[in-house]
Order: sequence, then structure tokens, then C-alpha cells
Amino acid sequence: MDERDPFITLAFDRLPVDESRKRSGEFAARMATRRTVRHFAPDPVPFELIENAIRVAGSAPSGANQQPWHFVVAADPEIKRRIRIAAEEEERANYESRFPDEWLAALAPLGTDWHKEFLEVAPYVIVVFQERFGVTVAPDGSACPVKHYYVAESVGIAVGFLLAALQWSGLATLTHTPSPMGFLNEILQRPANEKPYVVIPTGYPAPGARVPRLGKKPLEQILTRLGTAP
Ligand code: IYR
Repeated sequence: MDERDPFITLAFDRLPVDESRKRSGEFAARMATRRTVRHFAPDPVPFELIENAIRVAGSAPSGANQQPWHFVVAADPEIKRRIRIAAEEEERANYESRFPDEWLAALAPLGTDWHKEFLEVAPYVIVVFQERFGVTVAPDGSACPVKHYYVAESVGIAVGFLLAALQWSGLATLTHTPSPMGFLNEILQRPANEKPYVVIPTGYPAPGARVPRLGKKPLEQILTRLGTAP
């Protein structure tokens, strides 16, 4: 094996097709039970589950493999409290005056308002940052920006992986986007090339947690099949 060869042979375990069918069905069934949860139990969750889920997120494909993401996991009650206070301040202004009526009407079925207690109650609040550009150090020691490609798409895919991994490991999640989110750079001390993408409280649901009666579009509505593969 030539260590200088920039290509390696793919490591790929081809599964027996029955095994593929079984796994695909199990995964689909497990994911179908996912609901966005806004009421969490304060119960502890092994950090290992979060670490593994972030490993999964970090395995996502990305533009030019630049992996333009960073995940901050807030478990410290004081930091979670500061995030809650700042998020509620923005969201209060959103709900009370900034959201147009059309937006408020779209949100009505979700039953959301400016209160964001979950930011303190959930044992972990994962804050996902997108690296809008990279930073390298030039020979003279100055910082140079590096262009990143397909940043929002790449981070979106990684967040999809993250949510699926957390669901698969038995945890509930919420995709929360307080707006604007600039306060997160300050509280979490992230550099200016990083922009908050989404906030994901995770943990176990509170006993008896309620969720809106919502459904997903049936397969026939979201899938168009053209022909049959051999
Ligand atoms: N960020 C606000 C409002 C909100 C917006 C959308 I679009 C949602 O799907 C849910 C909420 C909040 O978190 O309440």
C-alpha cells in the first residue's frame, strides 16, 4: 500500500438484502415516532449519547469536505439560563410586535409563544454553528479567510444526521431558532466566522408531555416514482 496515494479502497460491507429490508423498516418506524418536543424532563442523560450523536453529525457529507460546523453542548445551568433569558427577550419582541399576522397564524397550530423554559429544563442544549468561512494563519501570522462552499446545505445535512442519531438513541429533540441568534456567539464565546444555525434542546420528554396533533404528508404526496430499477 502506497501511503502517498490520495485514494484508498472503499470499506463497504454489503448486507444481505433481507437484512437491509429489516433495518430499513426498523429505522423508518423509529423515525416515524419522532416529534418535536417542547416539554422536557430534567432527568440526566449520559453524555456519551450526545457525543455519539455529534460523531454521527460530524460524519455528514459537506461541500468540498470542509465540514463547516461546530457544536457547542451547554449543560451548565448558568449558561442555559443566560441562553434562555436572551432567547426569551428576542422571542417576546417577535411574538408581541415583530412577527407579521401571517406568521403568527402559521405558528398557531404549534401552540408556541415567547416562553422558552425548555432551554433551562433540558439537560443539554446543543447549539449548532455554521462556519461561514474558514480561517487559516498566513506565514506572517495574520488570519486569512478561506471560502466555504454550500455551508447552509452541509450544516442542514449534519443537523439531520444529529436529529436522527438522537432519536435512534431514544432521546427527544426540539429544533429551536430564536431570532436573531447573535447573542449565542457572545454567551458561548464563538468567533465571528461562526453563525448560529439552530438550537437543539435534548433529553427525555416530561412525563405526559403534550404535542400538537400534526401529521406528515403521506408517501404518495412526496414521492414520484418514474420506472422500475432492474
Ligand atoms: N422561533 C420562534 C417562532 C417559531 C417559528 C417557526 I417557522 C416554528 O416552526 C416554530 C416557532 C419560536 O421558537 O417560538
